[in-house]
Order: sequence, then C-alpha cells, then structure tokens
Amino acid sequence: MSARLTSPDGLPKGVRPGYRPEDHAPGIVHLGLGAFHKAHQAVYTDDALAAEGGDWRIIGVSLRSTAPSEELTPQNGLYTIIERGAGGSSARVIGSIARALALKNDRQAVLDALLDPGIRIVSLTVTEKGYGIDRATGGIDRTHPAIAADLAAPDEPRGVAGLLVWALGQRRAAGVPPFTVLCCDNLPENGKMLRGLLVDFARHAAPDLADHIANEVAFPSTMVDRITPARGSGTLELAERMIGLRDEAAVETEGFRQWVIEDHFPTGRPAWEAGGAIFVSEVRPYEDMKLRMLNGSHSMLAYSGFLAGHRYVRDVMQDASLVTLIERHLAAAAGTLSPLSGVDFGDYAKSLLERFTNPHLAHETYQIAMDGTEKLPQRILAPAKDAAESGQPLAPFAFAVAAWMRYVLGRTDGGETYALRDPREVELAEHVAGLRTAEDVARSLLSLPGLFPDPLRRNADWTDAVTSRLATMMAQGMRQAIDREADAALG
Ligand code: CS2
Repeated sequence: MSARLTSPDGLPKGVRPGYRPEDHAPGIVHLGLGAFHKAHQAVYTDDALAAEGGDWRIIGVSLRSTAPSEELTPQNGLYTIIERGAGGSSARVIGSIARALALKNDRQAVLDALLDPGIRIVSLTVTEKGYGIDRATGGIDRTHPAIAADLAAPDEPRGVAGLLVWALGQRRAAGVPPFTVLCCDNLPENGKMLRGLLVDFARHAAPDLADHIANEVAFPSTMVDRITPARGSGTLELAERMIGLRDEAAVETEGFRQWVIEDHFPTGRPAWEAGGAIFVSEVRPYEDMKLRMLNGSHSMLAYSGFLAGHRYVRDVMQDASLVTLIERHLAAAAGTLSPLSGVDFGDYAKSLLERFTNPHLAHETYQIAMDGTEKLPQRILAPAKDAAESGQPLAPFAFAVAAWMRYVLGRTDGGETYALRDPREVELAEHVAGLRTAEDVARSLLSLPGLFPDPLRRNADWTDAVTSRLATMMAQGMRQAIDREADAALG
C-alpha cells in the first residue's frame, strides 16, 4: 500500500501547489466543506495563492458531517483534484485548505475562527436547503430546524443564520470589522438573499444588529459552476494511481469551471482572477442563464432520466429522445433570458450538451433529483412564469414539472420504490397518498404552500399542460411519455 498524502514535498511540479502552503495564514472560513467547494472555490484560491500569495488560506467547516475533517486533517488539508475530460484526466494537489473542522467536534475552534480578525471572508456552500429561507417573504423560515433551534438559543448557534449573526455581533462588540459574506450556492441573487435572511434573523434574535448587518456587511452575489459528482467507488484508487500516494479526500470533477462574482470585498479578497474568475458589477444575468439553462435542464433530465432507468447523466445523453427534450428545454430557457453582452446562449447550450455527455463523469440522476422543492422555483418555475407572461412555449417547463410530480410518487414504472430525499418529503408523500389520477396528483401538488407562483397556479394553459403530461407518464410509463414528447417536439 502506498504512503498517505500528508505533504507537498516530493510531488512533481505541476501536481504540487505552486506555493508553500504553510507560508500563508487563513483569511477565509468556508461553511459547507463538500466536494463542490473542494472542486471549485478551493481551486480558485489555490490558483490565487500561487499567482499572488497573501494570507488567504481556508478554514473549511462542515456543519453536519464529520467525514470531511476526518479525511482532510490527517493530510494537513491536502487533497487531489482529478479533472476528467473527454481528452483524458489530470491530477493536482490543492493546498489552499489550512484546516478542516466539523462543527460537531470542533465547535470552539469554529467560533474562534469566525471571530479572528485575520478572517476577512466567510463563504458558503450549504445547499439550497441549508439556509432556512422562506422564499415567499425572503426572510427566515421559522419551521426550518436550524432556524428554530438558533432562535431559541442565539448564543449557542449551529445553523448558518445563527452562526453568522452571532459572529457579526461578537465582532462588532470587539471592534473587529465584519467579514464579507460570500454565498456560493445555486440560488438567484444569492448574496442579496443571504443578506435578507441574516437581517431578518437578527431582527428576531438580536434587533440592534439588524441595521449593522444591512448597512455594514458586504454580501456579493456569485454564479458558481462546476459539475462535481458525489465521490464514486473508484475515485480513491484513481487518485492513488495518479499521484502515487493514498488520498482519502480526493475529488473527481469535470475540466470546465466558471465563477462570476460581484466585486464588492471591502475587507479584501484573493486574486481569484488568477484562476479565471470573472468580476462584474451585476451577476444576476449570469445566474439566470446558469440556473435556468444548466440547472433547469439538469433537473428535467434527472427526473425523466431516472424514471426511464438511466443511472448517470452520460447515459441520458445516449437516449436520442431525451437529448431532443434537453435541446428543447435549453432553447426555451434561453428564450426567457435578457441578452447578456458577449454571451451567445446557443453556444452556451452547445457547451452544456458536451459537458453532460462527458463519458468519464459518473454523475447520478438520483443525486440531481434530490431536494426538488428547493430547486424547482429558480430552475423551472421562474422561467415558466416568464414564458407564460410573454406568450412563449410552456410545454418544456410543463414536461419538467410533470416529471418531478411523477417522481414524487416514489416508485418507478417497474414498481421499485426509492427515497425522495427532499426536505419536504413527508409533506409531499402526504399530498399524494392514495391519489390515483393525474388530475388529483397535479391539483394536490400545485397547491403545495409556497411552491408554485400564483400566476402559474391560476393559468389553465399551464395546469392543463402539466396534467396532460403527467397523465401520459402515469398511464403509459415514462419511456412512452418521453418518446411521445420528443416526437411532438420534433413536430
Ligand atoms: C446539479 C448541480 O445536483 C444538482 O442539482 O444541477 O449540482 C450542478 O451540477 C452544478 O450546479 C454545476 O455547476
């Protein structure tokens, strides 16, 4: 068995970080130390450190799991990133993570890090459901478990809002400037959203802080992109073959990466442009493009592809009818966007089809299907509403929603059951329990509180388009429904 990765010494140039990690102090706390962060922001930070130096290493924190810190700590934060493209694979070791902590085990160290004046940015990838946001009001969702717990005990925070508001309050009391809060989750206007959440949380938990957070803390929005599957069974063996050392924390990802950021960092930032990050004054158009085109078609293909028996996205891309529907979806989503200077949505769609086809990426449809109630609003329902308002085709979005509703029934056409993995899974199951017809299922799910925008719910064209597709899926099976829909699309 090979020795374990613990130091960059001895690694070939090009594989080891282009700087001495121990020469750089931490400047960032990152909440949500998952594969995506390791494949995205940590890589950009690695590039920035190599190009410009600075005290910008990352203290990574997992809020729930202890696995990331157990994997990374014995390796001094080092791990391999394996980029897998059609043209081959490459590996490099990332040195930007200075420490890996788990809130459960290292609570005091996490709190100390958040108060450290050297920490100038707190970034986050906690998934859409991690925030506890009420999408209707933009404020806190009091039924969210972490929000409820943190409101009850604001001085012993454990969720995102509780931790950040507590830390910003302590920093203000100690005369330490606030950190910049950088949301890196797939949510529209994610900086603005997080600001609204924290201000509302503060109003309830620490009212004298609400204005301070609203006026003195920077919340730049960002669009993040890199397709990063959950680690597969072969990742660690592959890493060992590629770098000659054992690495329990290796990540596989695609070659492509993109990061568009609003340049508002009053407390400084790493030179992320060294890794290719783009700084703009207005991120919203990029976010809409990515959420509606990439993530929207991802969700559509995940529900329909999973129920048609496709385990991976790359398998979906071998299904001619589904490719037709993905192309149609991309065009419909593009039709809802305002023009973006320098970007051709047709070229963007082509690049997405290529990325989805990557034969070396084992990205499970079941992984993308997770958390539908958190993902549909920005990916499918917002563009559907815009399409309805401007008289553009509703069919692509109605097909995606019908596939999600079919998925919510919890069993395949062959009768196999699966877990929904959605924060509202209990409520979803209750909503469809005992219902037999597509009309009843569609009516019941369309009435879920806070999910479908009212103008869509009241739009008979929309409800009919969803219901008729769900009826085909339920009566004839997903295979038939996909083929019929693709035939109609080709018209
Ligand atoms: C995917 C995203 O799991 C999902 O819902 O759509 O994680 C997607 O792979 C990333 O946003 C790509 O940047």
